[in-house]
Amino acid sequence: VEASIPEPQREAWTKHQASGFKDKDGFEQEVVRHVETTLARSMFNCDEQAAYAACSLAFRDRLVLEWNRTQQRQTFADSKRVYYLSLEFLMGRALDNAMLNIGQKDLAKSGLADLGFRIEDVIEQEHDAALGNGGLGRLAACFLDSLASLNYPAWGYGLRYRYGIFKQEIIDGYQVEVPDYWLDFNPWEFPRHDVTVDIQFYGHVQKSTDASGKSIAHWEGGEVVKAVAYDVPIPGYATPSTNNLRLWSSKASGGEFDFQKFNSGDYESSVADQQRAETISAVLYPNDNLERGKELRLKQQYFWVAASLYDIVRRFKKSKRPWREFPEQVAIQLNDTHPTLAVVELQRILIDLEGLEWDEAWNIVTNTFGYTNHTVLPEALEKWSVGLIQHLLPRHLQIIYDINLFFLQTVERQFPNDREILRRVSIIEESQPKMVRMAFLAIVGSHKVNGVAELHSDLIKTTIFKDFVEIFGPDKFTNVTNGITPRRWLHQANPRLSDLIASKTGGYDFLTDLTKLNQVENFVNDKAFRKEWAEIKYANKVRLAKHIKESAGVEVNPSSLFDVQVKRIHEYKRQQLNIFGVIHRYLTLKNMSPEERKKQLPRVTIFGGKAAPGYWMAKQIIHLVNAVGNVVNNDKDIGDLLKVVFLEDYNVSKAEIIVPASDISEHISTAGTEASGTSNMKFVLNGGLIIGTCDGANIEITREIGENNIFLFGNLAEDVEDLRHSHTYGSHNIDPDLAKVFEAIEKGMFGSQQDFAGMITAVRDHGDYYLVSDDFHSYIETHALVDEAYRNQEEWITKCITSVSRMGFFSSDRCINEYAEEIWNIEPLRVEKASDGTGKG
Ligand code: 7GP
Repeated sequence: VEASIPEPQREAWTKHQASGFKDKDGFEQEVVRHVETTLARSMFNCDEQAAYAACSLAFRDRLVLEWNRTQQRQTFADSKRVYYLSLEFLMGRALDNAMLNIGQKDLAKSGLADLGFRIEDVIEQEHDAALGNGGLGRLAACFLDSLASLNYPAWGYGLRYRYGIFKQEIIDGYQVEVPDYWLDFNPWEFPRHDVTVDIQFYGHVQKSTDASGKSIAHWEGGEVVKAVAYDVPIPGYATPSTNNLRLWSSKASGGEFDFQKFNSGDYESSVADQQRAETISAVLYPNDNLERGKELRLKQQYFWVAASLYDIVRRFKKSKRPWREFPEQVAIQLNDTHPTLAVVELQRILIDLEGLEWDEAWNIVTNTFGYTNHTVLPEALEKWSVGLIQHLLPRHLQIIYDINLFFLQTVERQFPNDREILRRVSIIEESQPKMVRMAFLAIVGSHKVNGVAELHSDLIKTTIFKDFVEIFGPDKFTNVTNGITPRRWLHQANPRLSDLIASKTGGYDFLTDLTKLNQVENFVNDKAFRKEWAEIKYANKVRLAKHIKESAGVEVNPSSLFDVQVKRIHEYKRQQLNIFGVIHRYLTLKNMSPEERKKQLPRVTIFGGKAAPGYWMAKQIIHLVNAVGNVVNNDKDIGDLLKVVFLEDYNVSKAEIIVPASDISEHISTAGTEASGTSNMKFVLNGGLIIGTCDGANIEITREIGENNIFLFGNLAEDVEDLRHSHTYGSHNIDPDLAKVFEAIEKGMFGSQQDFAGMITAVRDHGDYYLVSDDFHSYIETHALVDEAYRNQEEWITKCITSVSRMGFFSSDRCINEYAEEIWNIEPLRVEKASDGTGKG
C-alpha cells in the first residue's frame, strides 16, 4: 500500500496521533476550542445546543482517528470484508453511544459539569437519526454495533434520506405526520465530495459483436444522476475498531445546472432537473411490512445498489486479484429483497463491462450474496412490473430474463414432467401485468437464505419458498435468530441495572459476552440485590411517568403495573386486541362495587407507534386508543385503577426511556406472522416480563428463560389457516366478551361509533383474518394471571431476575458470529483492547 507521506516525514505524523482524551482537561479544552472556533461562539452565548455540538465534535474527532486506523488495518490485512446492504438504518442518537463505546462518558460528564452543563441535557439535544421504519432498520443498526465491537471488517451501505421517518403528532386523538428534517446539523457524517459515482437510468440497449464474434451489450442513453458518499463512523465497544456506514445522496450530475438551458433562458427547467435528481434520496418510504411498487422507490433501490457495488468492485480491483477470488474477498448481505438488483448489477458488471463469460460470472455472483428474509406477509413481498423495469433499467431486465431462463432449465432437468413447478418458481410471474418476483431472484442469486427466528425460518421453508427447498436442497436455507446490542439496550438505556449487574458479576464483561449474565442467577435470593433491583425498576418507572405527564398530560402512579405495547401499528401486531382488552377491563371495573374495585390492581396501559400514512385501519386503532384514554382517564370511578396512554412519536430515543420502565410488554401478533420481533428481547433484558403469542422469537425466549417466566396465550401457527377457513363471512360467531366490547363502542361510549366501525366489522363481518376473536378469551384470562402474579411482588422479582440472567443468547454479537461463520465465512481482525476493560464509560 502506497502512503502519500514519505518515510522520513512520517514520524512527525505519528507523534501527533492520539485517540481518546488523555484526561478531563483534554476533553474540556477540545469542547471550548470547538465552541470558540468551529462554532464561532463563546461562553457568553453557549446554550445546550452549542454544548451538544461542541461535545459531539470533540468525540467525533476521536472517532475519526480510530476510524482511519481501522480502515488502514483492514486494507493492510487484505482479508475478506462483509458489506451489509440495507435501505434502512435506524440508528437513533450517536453521542451517548460514542461516549460509552469509547469508554469516556464519565470523563465527559464531569468535564461538561465543569463547563456548566448536565450531560443528560446535552445528550437530549440530539435529533435521532431515524432512517428506518421499525424492526428491519433497527436490526441493521444493532448489527453495525456488533460488527464493529467484534472487530469484523464490515461496511454498511444505505441511503442518506433528507427526510427520515416522519414525526408523529397526535391532534384530537388522530395521527398527523410532520416531515423529519434531520440534517440541519449533523456532526456525525462526513461528506465525501470526492467519492462520487454516476448512475444511469432509462435509455436503451445496443448489441455489437467483438473480434471473436461474441455479442456484447451496451446500455446507452437515458439520464445520469450523481451519487455522493456520506460516511458515518461506527464505534465498536471497548475496542478501537471503528467501521464505516456509507450513505449515498443523489445530486444532479454534470455540474450544478445544465448551462445550455441556463444560457438559453430556461433557468427554471435547469433547476427542476437538479431537483428531480435530488428527489431520489429525499425521503424514506414510511411503510413497515408493506411494498407499494412506486417508481421512485425502484429508482432509490437501483441508485443505492449501483453506487455501492461500484464502490465494492473498485476496492476489489485495487487488490489486482483475479475475478474468481471475488467471493473470497467480498461477502454481500441483502437485508430483505430491497437490494436484490445488486445480484443483477454485479452480473452486468462482470459480463458487460469486465468481459467474463456468463457461467463464470454467475458463479461469482451466487457465491457473493446472502439473502435475509424478514417477513412472510404477502403484502410485503416485493414485485416489480416487467414494464417498469424495462423502462428504467432495460439491460437489467434482459439479464433477469436470462437468469430466469437458465434457472428454469435446471429446474426442468430436475423435474422433467412438472410444468406446474416451472410456473410456480419462475422469477417472472405470468400475470397481467407480468411481475418480477424479487424474493425468488434473491434466492436464485444467493448461496444462503436465512429467516430471523426458528419458527419463521421453518415457515419460509414450508410455505413461500417450499419449492426452492426441493430445488436447491435444505442446506441453502438456514436460521439466524435475531439479536440486540446489549450496549445500547442495557448499558446505555438502563445504566443503573448495568452497574448493578457489573457489581455482582465482576465487571462489565457481560457487555461483550452476554452469556455471562447467567451469573446473575446466583443472586436471585440475595436480599440487598433484590431490593436494589426493585428500586431501579421503580426509578425507571418514575422517569417514564414524568415523560408521560409531559408529553401526554396524563398523571400516572409509578406503583401501578406498567403494561406496554410499543411498535409499528399493524393489524397483524394486533394493537386492536390490546385496546379491546383494555375496554373489557374498563367495563369489568365499572360493573364492580366500590369495595370490590378497591381490591383491584392499578394498571397503566401504554401504547406507542407510528401508522403508515396510508394505512387507514392502523390510524383508526390509534384514534380508538386515544378515545378510550379520554374516557377512562377522566372517570372518577376508576381513578388510578386504569390509565390508558398513547405516547406520541415513538422512536429509538423514546424506546430507551420506555423499555427499562415496563413491568409487562405485549408481543401479541397472530401466530406465524411476526418473523421474530426484537423489542421482546429488549424488554426482557431490562427486567420486564412479557405476554405474548407463540410467535417469532417469543418461542425461543420461552425456551431460554423457562415457561414459568412468560405469559403465553392464543392459538398456534399450525392452526391459523384452519381457523381462518372456519370463520363465516357476514356475521361470524364472535367471543361473547368481545361482543360486549363492541356493543360498548357501538353505543358511543368512546365517541362517534362510526369512527371505529371498520375495526369492528373487520372482526365480525370480514372474516377476522388476524384471529382477534379466536384469541380474545385466552388473552383476557392470561392478563388475569398477570395481575395475580404481579400481586406477589417477591415471586415477580424472582421471575424478572431469572429471566434477565438467561437472556445471553439474544445478543446481536451471537447473531453476527453466526452470520460470519455460516454465511459470510469471515473472521475478525485482531486488535488490542482499547479501554481499561472496566466498561465504565
Ligand atoms: C421485521 C419483522 O416484522 C420483525 O418481526 C423482525 O424482528 C424484524 O424485521 C427484524 O428481522 N420486518 C420488517 O420490519 C419489514 O419491514 C418487510 O419487513 C421487508
